[in-house]
Amino acid sequence: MIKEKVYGVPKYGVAYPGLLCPGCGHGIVRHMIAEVLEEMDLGEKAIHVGGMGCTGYVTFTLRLDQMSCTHGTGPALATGVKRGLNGKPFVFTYQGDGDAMAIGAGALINAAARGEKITVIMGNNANYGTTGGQMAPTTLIGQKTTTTPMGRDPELHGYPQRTAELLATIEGVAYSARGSVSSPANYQKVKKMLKTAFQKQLDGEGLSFLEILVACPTDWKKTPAESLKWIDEVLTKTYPLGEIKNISRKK
Ligand SMILES: Cc1ncc(C[n+]2csc(CCOP(=O)(O)OP(=O)(O)O)c2C)c(N)n1
Ligand code: SF4
Repeated sequence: MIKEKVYGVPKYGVAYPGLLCPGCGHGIVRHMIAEVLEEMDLGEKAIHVGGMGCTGYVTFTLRLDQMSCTHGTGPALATGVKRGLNGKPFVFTYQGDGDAMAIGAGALINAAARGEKITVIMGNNANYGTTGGQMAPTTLIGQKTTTTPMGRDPELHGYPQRTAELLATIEGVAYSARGSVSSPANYQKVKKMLKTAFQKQLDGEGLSFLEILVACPTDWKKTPAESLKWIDEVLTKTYPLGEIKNISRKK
């Protein structure tokens, strides 16, 4: 009998089951990052700066040189690693939306303004997953969280932050895009975006940013299948998918 292997642990991944909840989108992004590092032959020179939050579990399941840092400081540490090693390593962060755009907004925006040659990947699940589902800057208007039990009210809680669009306005940013891992087709599209973002860093064009819509079934109080549907039918209305900025500074 001929057996075809259709799924396996990627070369730069580690099988470490049980860390993330069933249906969590962070695990899918982890798989994609490992696949892309292998396909672009970057695994040996890559340094991952891990986020604080459920994205921290991604750090446990990558087989790479990695560092962890305090909440929100990923782009600052990534800057130090990249510059301190004379630009030689390939440096990326994987952060949650709370990590990157609440406590970490200053670190991210200033790394972007400096045009650091790093890649920031942000998993947007529209809440603080780890700590029990509080409102994040990305929480939708009307979305119920533990800190907005009646739904997010712009008068009280402000408006959702569109990070990929914001980053695109910053001159030091060479690439900014948003994808989703809600279906195999979207997985392939965002994988292409990730490769472009990584290539921007290799070409020294500036900071590259990729926002990925990821499911958090536990705190959304939905099944994994309902969560994927909610991403496609609801979350993408506020966070449309696609490339927002893609520039080349090559002469
Ligand atoms: C300085 C500091 N403040 C607060 C916390 C608690 N904390 C840990 S993770 C987190 C939020 C994580 O949310 P997000 O970045 O959106 O990631 P997710 O867990 O949803 O993937 C918070 C507030 C902390 N670890 N350090
Ligand atoms: S709480 Fe949400 S983000 Fe955290 S592991 Fe569970 S599903 Fe993923």
